[in-house]
Amino acid sequence: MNHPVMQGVNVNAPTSVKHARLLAWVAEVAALTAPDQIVWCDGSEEEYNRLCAQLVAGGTMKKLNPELRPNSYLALSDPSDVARVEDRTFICSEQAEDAGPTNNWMAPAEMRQLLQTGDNALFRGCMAGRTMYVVPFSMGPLGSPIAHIGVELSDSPYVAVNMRIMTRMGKGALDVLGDNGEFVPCVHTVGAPLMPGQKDVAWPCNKTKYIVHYPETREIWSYGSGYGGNALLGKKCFALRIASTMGRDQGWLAEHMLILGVTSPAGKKYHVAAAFPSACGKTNFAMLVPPQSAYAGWKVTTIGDDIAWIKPGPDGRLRAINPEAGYFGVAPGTNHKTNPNCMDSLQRDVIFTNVALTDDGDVWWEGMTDAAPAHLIDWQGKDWTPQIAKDTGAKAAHPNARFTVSARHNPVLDAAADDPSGVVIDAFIVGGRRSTTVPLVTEARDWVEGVYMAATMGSETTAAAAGQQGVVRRDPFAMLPFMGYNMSDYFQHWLTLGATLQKAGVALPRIFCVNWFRKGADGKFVWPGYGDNMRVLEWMLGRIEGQAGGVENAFGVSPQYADLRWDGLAFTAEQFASVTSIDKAAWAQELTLHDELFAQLAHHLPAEMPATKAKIQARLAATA
Ligand code: SAT
Ligand code: MN
Repeated sequence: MNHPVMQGVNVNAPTSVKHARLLAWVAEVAALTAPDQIVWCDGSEEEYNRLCAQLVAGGTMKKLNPELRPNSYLALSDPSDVARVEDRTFICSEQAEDAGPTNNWMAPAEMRQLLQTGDNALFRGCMAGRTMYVVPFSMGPLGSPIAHIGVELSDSPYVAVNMRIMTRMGKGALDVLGDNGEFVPCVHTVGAPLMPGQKDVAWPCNKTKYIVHYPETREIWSYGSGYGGNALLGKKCFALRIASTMGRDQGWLAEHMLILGVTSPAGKKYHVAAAFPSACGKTNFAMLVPPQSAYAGWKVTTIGDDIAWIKPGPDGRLRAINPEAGYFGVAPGTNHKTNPNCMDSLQRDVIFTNVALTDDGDVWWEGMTDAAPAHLIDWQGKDWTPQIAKDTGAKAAHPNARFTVSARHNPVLDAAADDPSGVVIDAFIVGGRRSTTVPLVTEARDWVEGVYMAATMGSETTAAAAGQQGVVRRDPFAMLPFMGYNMSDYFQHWLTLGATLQKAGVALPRIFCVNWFRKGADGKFVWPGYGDNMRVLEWMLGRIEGQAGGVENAFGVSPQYADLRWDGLAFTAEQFASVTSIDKAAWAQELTLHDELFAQLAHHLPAEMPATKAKIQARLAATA
């Protein structure tokens, strides 16, 4: 039994759906996009299996060998559709200055003309020949006071199955929505309508791409890409860009942060949220295995690996949830040494995208094993051998190849990962990928200095976004590609939140800045990273307890060699010095880059930013 025709379109909704605004919106989008049919996703396993089978039949996915990788699939994208497209991502606020200088902006009316209302509007008829999936989802545990609901309309079944893994998708979300609940409307199309009789391609997409956000009306419209953050709209588009504006208006934070729990041998548990840019090891850090030699009895557990929603709880302390339900992580480089818990998570029920296929129907990517298999089908569907790689440089897996897997498969999933009230955050960590200059770890002396560290963070670009790689750019709070409003107003939001809580007598989380990526003269990473990051984490917890030593430097407090524990690791005082040293000349240069950022962000830039910089500069000048 389905609803009767609305606005000339039969939206095919289950009769249980009584939400008038939702029904009217689905009808409106269907009238615009003209799909052949509309399917409401219930989130069931049966539906998931059916859609996956359909994707296999259509050539988008290949079923992997069920003995080696049960219930798992490999999707190979169009070679042009492999990463987020930051230059095609728009924040369409009414005022340009509300999007700010770090975002692409277009007036909403102008953008709507282009996408929705104009004679040649891109969304007009864009779903012809395809099915429109109605994908209701909750970002966060169902019914959590920190969670929010979204509904994505997409003509991509690949999106529907990924959304089932990445969010609480289907009937449960509709139940929370009820007859009149708030939801963020998200419209997605691959932008490849099919003419009658036209055969579909394995990965439909369009050269023209628009990833568009209307922050005032909290809408997302995404055109032309089927990939990751461009298409799974609950993730970066909603959980960061739109949610950041909701947080600004409502007094909370939507952050590009992993959340982990760390329990000491004495049974004391802490929670840490850490901001790193895309493809800088958030998933690895969130699933860290402490080195057994030194850290028997310590345990790290995962709450989230990419995004944190953080709201003051009833007692004012900041509580965080992971709005997501799964991991969309970078495959290359992941192995049993770098991230054993992740490898264990990937044993079954996974959707891989753009990794290589082995001859026995399993997957492989660079770094998975020391030796590559003798023959593979690479991510572009071509024959690949180690010799071909040597001769041509061809990668078996795309550097931004991804896995999608449910958090339930993570052997170290935190017991509180589904807790609707979230976890109390004890510390924030911010960190970029910097070969030079930025020390291994520094603690901010206070909230303002921590906000400064986060605001001025730089990082070398990675394959997670289309464009040049390895160039240092400022990436404040690792939010540069994900900010839904003016970056300076966002700094102010952090400062105001901290000041308000402090005034109310609430203990604020400590803020630390880290850099795992400093390189030596040989061009190699000096710090071993991965599990050994536990040594840095332990120092942070020691600081929180007032037990760990540290010395003041120009821009915070850093450990000395003796302040970290070294058992089980050969890491000399000289090596430690090379990852913690503060080079005066390099910092003078670094501060000019902070100036450049502040010049760019001059409109509404909080006075605390240049004031903090002046203090750093004075301290630097005072050091020998
Ligand atoms: O945005 S994606 O989900 O494609 C991945 C990322 O950049 O973190
Ligand atoms: Mn991310």
